[in-house]
Amino acid sequence: MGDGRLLELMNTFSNSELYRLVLCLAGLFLLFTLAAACEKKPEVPPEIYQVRALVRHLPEPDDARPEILVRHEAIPSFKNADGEVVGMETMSMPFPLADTGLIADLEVGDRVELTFEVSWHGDGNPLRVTAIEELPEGTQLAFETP
Ligand SMILES: [Cu+2]
Repeated sequence: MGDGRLLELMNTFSNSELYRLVLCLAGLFLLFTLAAACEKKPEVPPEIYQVRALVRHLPEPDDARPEILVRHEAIPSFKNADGEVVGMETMSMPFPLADTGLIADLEVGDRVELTFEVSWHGDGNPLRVTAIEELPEGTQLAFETP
């Protein structure tokens, strides 16, 4: 397209029409850029952790939201909602259970290895225990002084 054609094309629009067209194109461009940015946001899979812990309390069989209360060892790799590794100290805390069948054979005082997921993008508690293994008899946890 020569300069002459381009000038001719521009002359077919009055100044205000051209202005509106440019605004409109700029608006569309912005919209597509935003849409692309939204689509790029990945579906973040849950983080999965394993930690050894002492069972302190078990839920009642009819608990609507069954939780296991444990004292767990430190979790140095624990990430916050922004994905930063912040770690978690040894502490007593409740963990929601994915399934009450997980605690069928447990008693208070048992030493276990919990597998739990953390998903920061849903509603409610982001944590969920998905597996529990009993540790061998006589296992000492890091916070238990001999
Ligand atoms: Cu904790």
